[in-house]
Amino acid sequence: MIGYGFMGAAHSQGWRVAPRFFDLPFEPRMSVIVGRDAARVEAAREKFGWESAATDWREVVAREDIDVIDICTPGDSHVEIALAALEAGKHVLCEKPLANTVEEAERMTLAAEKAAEHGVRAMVGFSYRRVPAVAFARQLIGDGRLGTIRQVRAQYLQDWLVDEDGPMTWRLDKDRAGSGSLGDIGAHAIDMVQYLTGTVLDSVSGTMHTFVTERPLLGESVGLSGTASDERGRVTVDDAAWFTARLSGGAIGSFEATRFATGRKNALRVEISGSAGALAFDLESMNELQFYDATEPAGQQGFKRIIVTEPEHPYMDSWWPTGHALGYEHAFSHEVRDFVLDIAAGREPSPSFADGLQVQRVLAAVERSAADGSAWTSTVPSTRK
Ligand code: SOE
Repeated sequence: MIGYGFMGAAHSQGWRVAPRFFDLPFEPRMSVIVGRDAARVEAAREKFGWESAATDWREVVAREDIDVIDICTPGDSHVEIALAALEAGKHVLCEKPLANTVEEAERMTLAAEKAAEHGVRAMVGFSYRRVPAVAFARQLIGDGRLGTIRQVRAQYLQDWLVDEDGPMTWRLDKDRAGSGSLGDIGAHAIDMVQYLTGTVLDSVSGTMHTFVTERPLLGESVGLSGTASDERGRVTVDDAAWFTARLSGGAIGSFEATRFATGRKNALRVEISGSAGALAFDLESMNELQFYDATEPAGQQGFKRIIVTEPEHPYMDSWWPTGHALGYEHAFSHEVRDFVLDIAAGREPSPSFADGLQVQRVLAAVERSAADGSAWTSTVPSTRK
């Protein structure tokens, strides 16, 4: 595994726990964790339970005894690591978004398709597909329980940037992250809607905004050694993004991704409106799914709250008895389970790099639309301009 930040911790949990709860055709070995800072990556090795630590990812990718490379680094290094790993015949799990540009994502997808001819598999880590309530929603839609999908509305609301004195981080630097809330959390909303509806966003009209354009450069947060400085760095990404979309199945969608939704901590919300019913999910209540069946007798219809912890629900028969809820980290064990099963079965993982490329294309289209700005129409009467 390359990287040992938030995703490194979450993926380590996935690799550590999945073999304990799921019957896997082979047992993944947590061989080596990679990071540039020797002391820090050694500390992470001990804390997360890896056999060894290294500081040079190229050396690890070249090792004969390594079969899988798990990329948990910021987006600016995904393409270089993934291409090298696929070239070396390693299976690749790459965190989202797939890359920082469409061009990079195209190169990664081409390399993954070539590697697949030799049985090498690649998956992109949109882990929220593997929250049981989301996977169950996909089943209900696939079974036609919503009829024709007409509208989708998706939001990913966080508020960790509301304090304008919060420090610069790599997520606020376009060169490192590719974009701000749009690619970091908007990508999840896009992938979830495409996964749930089985359709893709064909065209978008969007806008992006940065509320706080400069932030304190704190040593830790930007990889500098030492303590706080009174210098400030420029925020080069969006703090929030909004867009409408037309989907390939004929539906229309509205999307929002923001880190300034005061009070919303990790609210990925999706509502799908169909001719025969509707579904609503909120990651802040991740064990529940709201389902409205419009075919029920008149006067008896209403959104019902399904607690998605039954053994019939996706993944749940391997965890606890009914009513015992899962958490954020369980989706990473499900991701490891499915990736290992795909590798063993010689199957293309889902989401594939091609799915990741499709999300990248939507992100780039929103950025082009926002840059163009032509969607804005003034409401000010011309006489008052
Ligand atoms: C942003 O704060 C973030 O960590 C995203 O990068 C993750 O993809 C999301 O799952 C949680 O929020």
